[in-house]
Formats: sequence, C-alpha cells, structure tokens
Amino acid sequence: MAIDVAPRHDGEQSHYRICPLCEASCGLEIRTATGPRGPQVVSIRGDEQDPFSAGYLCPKGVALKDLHEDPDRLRQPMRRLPDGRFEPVSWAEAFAEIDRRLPQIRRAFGPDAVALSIGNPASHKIGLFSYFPGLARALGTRNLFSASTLDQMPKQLACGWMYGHWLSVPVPDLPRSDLLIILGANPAVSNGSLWTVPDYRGKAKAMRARGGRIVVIDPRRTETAQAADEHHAIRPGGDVFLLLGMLHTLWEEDLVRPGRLAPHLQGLEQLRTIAADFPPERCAAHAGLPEATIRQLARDLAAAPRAALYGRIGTCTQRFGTLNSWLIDVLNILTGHFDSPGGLMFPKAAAFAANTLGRGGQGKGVTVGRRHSRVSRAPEVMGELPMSCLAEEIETPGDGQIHALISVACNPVLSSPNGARLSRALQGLDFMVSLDPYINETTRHAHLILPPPSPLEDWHYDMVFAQLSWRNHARWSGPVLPVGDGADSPQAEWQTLLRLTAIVNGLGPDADLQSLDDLALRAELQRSAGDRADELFRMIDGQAGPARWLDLALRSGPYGDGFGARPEGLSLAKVRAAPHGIDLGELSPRIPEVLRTPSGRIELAPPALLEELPTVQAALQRPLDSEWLLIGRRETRSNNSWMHNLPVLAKGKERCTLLIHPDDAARASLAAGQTARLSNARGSVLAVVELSEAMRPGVVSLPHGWGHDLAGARLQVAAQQPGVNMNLLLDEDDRDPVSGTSVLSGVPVRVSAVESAQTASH
Ligand SMILES: Nc1nc2c(c(=O)[nH]1)N[C@H]1C(S)=C(S)[C@@H](COP(=O)(O)OP(=O)(O)OC[C@H]3O[C@@H](n4cnc5c(=O)[nH]c(N)nc54)[C@H](O)[C@@H]3O)O[C@H]1N2
Ligand SMILES: Nc1nc2c(c(=O)[nH]1)N[C@H]1C(S)=C(S)[C@@H](COP(=O)(O)OP(=O)(O)OC[C@H]3O[C@@H](n4cnc5c(=O)[nH]c(N)nc54)[C@H](O)[C@@H]3O)O[C@H]1N2
Ligand code: SF4
Ligand SMILES: [Mo]
Repeated sequence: MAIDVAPRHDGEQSHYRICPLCEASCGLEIRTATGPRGPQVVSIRGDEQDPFSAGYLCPKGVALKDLHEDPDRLRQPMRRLPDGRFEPVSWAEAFAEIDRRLPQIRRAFGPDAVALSIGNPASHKIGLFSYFPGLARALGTRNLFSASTLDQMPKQLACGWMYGHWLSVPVPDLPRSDLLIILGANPAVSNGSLWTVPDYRGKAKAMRARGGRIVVIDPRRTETAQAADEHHAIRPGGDVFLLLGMLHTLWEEDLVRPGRLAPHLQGLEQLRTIAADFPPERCAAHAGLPEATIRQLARDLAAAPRAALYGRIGTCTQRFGTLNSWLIDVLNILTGHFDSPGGLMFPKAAAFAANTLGRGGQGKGVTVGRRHSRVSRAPEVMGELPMSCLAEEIETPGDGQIHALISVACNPVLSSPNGARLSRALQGLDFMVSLDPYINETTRHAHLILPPPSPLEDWHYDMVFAQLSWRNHARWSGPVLPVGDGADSPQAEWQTLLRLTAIVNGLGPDADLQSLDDLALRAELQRSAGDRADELFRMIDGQAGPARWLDLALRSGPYGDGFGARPEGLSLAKVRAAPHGIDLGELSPRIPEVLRTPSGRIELAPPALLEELPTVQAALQRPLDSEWLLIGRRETRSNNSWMHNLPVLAKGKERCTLLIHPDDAARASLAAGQTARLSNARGSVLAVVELSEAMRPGVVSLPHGWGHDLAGARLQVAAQQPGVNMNLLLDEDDRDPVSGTSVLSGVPVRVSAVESAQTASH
C-alpha cells in the first residue's frame, strides 16, 4: 500500500488532516480543487465528525494554507555561500557535502564533537520523532539538546521518578471534574500542553454550566482566568511555596485521603515530615498569596468530590520546576483525585506508549546523570543535556568540544536564553546542518539547510499527543497535496534522517534506504517476536518508513489486532479506513498497571527531590527581590518563534508589547504606546508599552519568540514587525539543576522610559 502518495485530485475534494501546529491536534477538513497550477487548498475548517476535536480549530489551523504557499518556505536544500547568502543545491550535492565533512570531524575530534539539537515541531511529526533516535544512536554523542529543557522536562522527570516512565504524564479529566485548579498555564490561548485538549474553552464552559468551578493561579489574569470562577495572582516563582503550604494544610487539617491508591503508595510518611516545615504563614510572602488563600485552596481541593490540580509551563520553567511538578501530582494523590474520574488520569494510547508495553505494574524506572556536560557539569536527563549549555560547549576548547551541529526543527537563537551568545557560537562552528523549512535566526548559521515537505504534503499519526489526550483515540492523517516527484523536490524527513544516519555509519551518501529500513525493522521484530519475526515482517503494512513502525505499534498495542489474535482490533489499515479517526473512549483508571517503578508503587518521595528541600528553606530565608519581574505570554496567532511569517497570522496590531499594570506604569512615568527599556545584567531590550489591569503589580510581560530583525534570515513578512527577543534578558546559567530546564519566567529586570528619539528595537 502506498503511504506517501497523495490522493488524486479531480474536482473539489475533502481531506482530513490532524493539525500539526500545537498539542491540541485538531482534526481538520481541508478542501482542495484543481486549478491551473495544480491542486490548491480552497478551505480549511474543523472536522465536525472528528470524535476527538469535534470541529474545533483556531486561526493557526487556517494558516496551514499560508505555510504551504509561503514563498520563503524552502522547497530545496540550500547551501550557504562565503558571503552569507544561500543558493539552492540538489539533494545529491547536499548529502555528498555532508559525507565529505561530517565523518571527518568525528574522526578528528571524536563522537562528542558533533552535537544534535531538536525542537518543538519534531513532536508533531512522526517522521522526525521516529527516525531521530536512530541518528542520535549512530552519532553516539553526549551532546544532545532539545526544547524539552526550555519546557516540560521537570514534568517528565517528576513523572519518570514517580510512575517509572518519562511519558506517563497524567492529565485532567475535565468532563467529569467538579473543580479544576490551573497553575501556570493558559489553555484558553495555548490550547493545552501536556494535556491534549482541543477546545479547552468549550469544555471549560460546559463544565461550569453543570456547576463545576475553575480556579486559575497566574501572575497575570489571563484569558483562561477571565473565563474562570477565581483568580489568584501569584508571585512569579512562588509556586513551590504555595504547593508546600498546601501540603502542610492537608496534613495539619487531617485532609489526606488517598483512598483506593493507599496500597500503591511509597513514601507517604516522608511527605508528612516534609510538610511540617512549610506552614502557610511561612510560605505566604514568597508565594505572594495570603496565608488564608493557601489554606483555602488546599481545603477546596480536598473537599471537591472530583477535582484536578493541573500545572504547566509557568510552573516548569522556574528554579524549582521539578519540585513543582512533583508537588502538583502529590497534592492530587493525597486528596484522592488521582487515577479516578474527574481527577488527573493516565491516557492509554493505541500505539508507541511505553507504559502499555510488557507486563506492567513494575519496571526499571528512570535513571539520570549517566553523563554530565563538560563545562557546567550539568547531568544528563532523558539522554539530554540542557539546551542552555549548547553555547558554552561550542565555545570552550578542549576534549569533547562541539565542532559541528545538526539542528532539527529548532530555533534556539530565539527560543533559549541569551540567544546572542548562541548566535556567535553557531557562527564559529566548523560545520552546521539544519533540517528546517526556513532560513531563520538559527538556520542562517547553517552550511546546509535540508527542508521538509509542507505539512499538507506529508502524512501523520500522533506518536506523542495521543499519550496526553483528554480522551483516547486513534487518528490517521493522509497527505492532502502531492509532493513534487522531481529529484529536487522535498523529501520525507524520515528519509533525510535515515540518509544522515547512513552517512554517520560510514555507508556514504547513496546507501539504499529501503534495505536499511528493512534491516532495522527485522532487527526489532527479531527482538520482540522471535520465531515469528519473518512472518510478521511479511504481514506488516506500509512499504517503508514510519508507516510500518506505526502498523507494528498499533497491532501490538493495547487495542491492536495482535497480528490476527484479536481480529476486531486495530491495525494501520483499520485506522486509515476511518477518515475522521477512531474513538477509544474516556480515560479509565490504570494504577497499578501503568506503573514501571522498581517498587511497583507510586514513588511519593524521590530522593533527589528531597535533597532539594534545604534549598527551598534557604530561599524562604532570603528577602524578596525588589525589582520588577518579567514573565512571558502566548498569543493565539503566534506559535513560539516560527509562525510570524504567515500573513493571515501576522496581520493586525503589534503583539510583541510590554504589558504593565497602569499603577506601575505611572510609577515609572510610562504611558501606553511609549517605548520602555528593560534591562538587567544580561542585556537590554526596548518594547512598546501596553497598559493592562490584568498584570500583577510589579510584574511585566513580554511574549517570547520575537526579534526577527537579524541579518541573514529570510522571513520577509516577520521582518516587517520583528518584535524584540525577551530571551536576551535571560541568563543561560539560571536553571532548575535537577532537570536542566531554563528559568524563563520571573526574571528580575529594571524598566525605564526611553527618550522618544530612540526606536523600539535593540
Ligand atoms: N522566554 C521564553 N522562552 C521560551 C518559552 C517561553 O515560554 N518563554 N517557551 C519554550 C518552549 S515551551 C518551547 S517548546 C521552545 C521552542 O523552541 P524551538 O523548538 O527551538 O522553537 P520553535 O520556535 O518552535 O522553532 C521551531 C523550528 O522548527 C522549524 N520547523 C517548523 N516545522 C518544521 C518541520 O516540519 N520540520 C522541520 N525540520 N522543521 C520545522 C521552524 O522553522 C523553526 O525553526 O521555546 C521555549 N522558549
Ligand atoms: N498560541 C500559542 N499556542 C501555543 C504556543 C504558542 O507559542 N502560541 N506554544 C505551544 C507550546 S510549545 C507550549 S509548551 C504550550 C504551553 O502552554 P501553557 O503551559 O498553557 O503556556 P502559557 O500560555 O505560556 O501559560 C503559562 C502561564 O504561566 C504564567 N506564569 C508565568 N510565570 C509563572 C509563575 O511563576 N507561576 C505561575 N503559577 N504562573 C506563571 C504565565 O503568565 C502564563 O499565563 O503552548 C503551546 N501552544
Ligand atoms: S488549536 Fe489551532 S494550532 Fe492547535 S491543533 Fe488546533 S487548529 Fe492547530
Ligand atoms: Mo513548548
């Protein structure tokens, strides 16, 4: 069965495609018609018949057409010339050059000399997500970096320690909840994160209409808070104090009721000891919330019949990010709101979920710190080093120094702290290859850029987000438009990755990808199916590439047909035959089966986290910063750093503005529309002031992912309204040391008015 081939186009046709732009993973109906220039997109709307997203979409979904048609989007490999301009080259030339340069660097300096970095879109692309690990293994480098350490690593680490696998992340069961407390997330705009929940707004509205309550704890009264019952403006970075104060209250007021989970818990008594040290009256000032609020939140959580406390990126990208992620789950567990309807629950994905494989109930757990970064000695977590260590690892001479980089779907010059330093470091590399559709702030440093097909030319199945979904489902997306078949047309990214893997393995630039792919699949079958390997190999559907792995994962997964053992079960063919997807029902309890910890229990008191508590005690002794604290924000028509070039999203008023409370603005003699300077020891940026009563006094907000005025990028639309890069104010050494995740929020800054002669750029 041909998988990578788009359907024929005669007249107007509907296609069903999962939107790959954010975690909500909405099902879209995309209509195409054949015009003089071949098939074109006529309309994009939400697929009403999708059982998972039921017709929802946001403006970014519509922008898939702009992305497809964007003249700046690369369709061919590009090579950087000595003067910094790029010229198109053929795939054959590009790979030949890589074959000439990359293995030579590895021979000269060893495997750590080639670094790999991978960014957010990879988790939305099956071709990248499933073939990237092969390249990482072939390189054998310790220098592996990803956007996880700018984002969710604290959550994955806390879950790894507590439940035994990195992707056993529980999500709120909103449809059956009476109370949802949201800490440091804005799903009304972000559409959810580590919680795949298309149309959060609609679901929240329905929940409140049946008497449920939503409480938001956030330094800004966000769009989510405005549509909630209660908002508490926490001090940035205050979450660990709030959560420990709540833990104290639960024990002090005898509200600990883990219920059914009691026999599955390890370390309960240790929590009681910890809690004793953090009475709410001690925590209040540092949390920036009244003592009574801390106590009330704990009581409300304990009293609600069905409730969930959910925390996201605002709680992760902090000094105590991993402690926060751990405490959030602990509070749910202690109040009986875990693994039960209406609380935090574990999804059960149809494919690729490690927590559905094997016997279950017990496992190896997770390990960290098997290696350390060379310069800062940061421990490896999930096989990765902190993204904020990349620049120093390139710059610092000595054994293990990075000389070359393969960057895949990431833009760390804008997305990580101190991008200016990173930019200089990248420019000094001997060799850099980027897999990316744009010449942007990061890829402008690459010697070669290898572009993907557009999402409309590619097929997809969610490997990651089905494991984080509000409801279980299996959905397939076919390609909507044909990818050109010329030698220089975009090629599937799994092929690009496999070609790079072959080059690293010494097989040269022309290896036969089909036989390499066959070999890898056979090896896996040999491992998992033993004697039946040959038979299963013949049964597997999908020609080559990720489709075959998907068929294998579906059929051997928890709903699978077991290669004939359960004929009614799922297979690739069955999922493909359901254009709107297959509903697999609401979430159901999974403890103990989901656990993979060595003890076979939920580990409530991971030792490495307990070791952090003295640092929290010390922080409580320190006076609070008197400076302004800078936080970020997300905006519906934007997505991290890379969608500002799409006209349908870019139009309208300037969005990279500095939000400031009117009282604060008056204190600093700032008026709306005026330019303010934000500065600290790290740097200084200028931004236009926007007054907002929604800000907690003393806190200002700038969105991230802006600053598109750097020379050499090719983003014509984005350059017209470049905005400023707030990450120039962040310190790359400021991390949660447990997870390696950068502190991206609550950063001290000075704010002052700028003389009118200066313009709003840095
Ligand atoms: N201050 C501050 N900084 C932040 C955050 C914050 O909240 N505040 N958020 C952080 C978070 S949560 C994240 S996830 C990171 C994101 O960090 P990154 O992943 O580094 O940033 P993105 O802006 O998502 O960049 C994605 C890159 O992938 C490319 N791309 C898009 N589609 C494809 C594709 O199909 N194939 C390939 N090969 N490339 C593609 C884009 O052109 C772009 O270069 O940023 C982080 N940075
Ligand atoms: N439109 C849009 N959608 C997106 C993205 C985007 O860039 N634009 N990015 C996608 C990505 S990569 C991700 S990871 C998700 C993230 O999804 P969310 O986690 O929902 O991210 P944010 O909208 O940044 O919400 C974080 C909230 O934390 C608050 N906050 C900041 N500091 C603190 C603090 O110290 N404590 C507390 N309690 N709150 C704090 C901020 O004010 C903000 O409202 O969104 C995804 N969806
Ligand atoms: S919310 Fe918007 S960007 Fe996210 S998946 Fe849905 S349509 Fe795409
Ligand atoms: Mo993210």
